[in-house]
Amino acid sequence: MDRRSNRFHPHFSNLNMRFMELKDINTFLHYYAKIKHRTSKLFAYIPEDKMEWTYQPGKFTFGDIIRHLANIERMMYAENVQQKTSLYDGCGTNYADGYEAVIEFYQEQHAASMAIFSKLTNEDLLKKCKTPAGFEITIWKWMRAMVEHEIHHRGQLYIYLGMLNITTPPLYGLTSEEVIEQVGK
Ligand code: NI
Repeated sequence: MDRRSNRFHPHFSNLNMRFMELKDINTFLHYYAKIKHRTSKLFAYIPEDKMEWTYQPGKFTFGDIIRHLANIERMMYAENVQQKTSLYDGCGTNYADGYEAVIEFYQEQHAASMAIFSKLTNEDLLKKCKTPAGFEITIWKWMRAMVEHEIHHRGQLYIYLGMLNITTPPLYGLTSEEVIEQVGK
């Protein structure tokens, strides 16, 4: 292999790394709103009487996961990016109880968080904030971590639904089986 071509290898190229940078707050918020929407689309698949179901006592229920995402977004990330300390103190039914209340809570905390994020300037993204663990992190990197956190728990929702034998929607229109069927067509 030509040595210069390493520059374009996905694992070595600085160019590729820069694509993952978050430089423009409006572009990010547009993307982030879609991420949140794809999580909330799953809520409709949770049976109404299973909101506080879990696979093992002591583990997060559906409701815990949804309230956790809502509170971590608003009480931790949205506080931290304002250079304030986290106010996150849990995700119990004291925050929202009942199928509709839990879903509403997720939407309300998201709207309140977006109002805070929208006030950030592109310059703010380059400032540092402190995580609850006490580490200094650049604000845009902390916001990127917020996306990963959301997707991590969305994955859990998919598994919970699967454990209840509920057919979940494909993420982008086709199931993996349908993608395979497209080969050679
Ligand atoms: Ni979490």
